[in-house]
Amino acid sequence: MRRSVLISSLGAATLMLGMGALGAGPRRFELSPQQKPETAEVKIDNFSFGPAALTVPVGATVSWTNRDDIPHTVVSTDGVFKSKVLDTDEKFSFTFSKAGSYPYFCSIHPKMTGKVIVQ
Ligand SMILES: [Cu+2]
Repeated sequence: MRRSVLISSLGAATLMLGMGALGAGPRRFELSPQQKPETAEVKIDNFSFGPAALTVPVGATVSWTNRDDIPHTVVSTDGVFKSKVLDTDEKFSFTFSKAGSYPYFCSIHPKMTGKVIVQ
């Protein structure tokens, strides 16, 4: 009689512990992938954009840096963006929020062309 009471109370305790462990277990959080801002660099050097064609995801920021010892500009063919005249080591950035193809050129040297593809 005594023994069976002991066993059953132990059983109940074990059951409660088990339930407690389930309820108080570490919570599982659904980790969403970190939306880190995408960036890309285009170097302007020796009268050319490098890389001349660049593919980035929607929302990416592209920075152009003039590494040439001559001023250049970065001007979208479709008027989407336009930098001021960039002297040596000056930088221009633009964030692409829409997918598409963005050809651009240097307004001082129109033979300098490049393209950003946003997808
Ligand atoms: Cu130029």
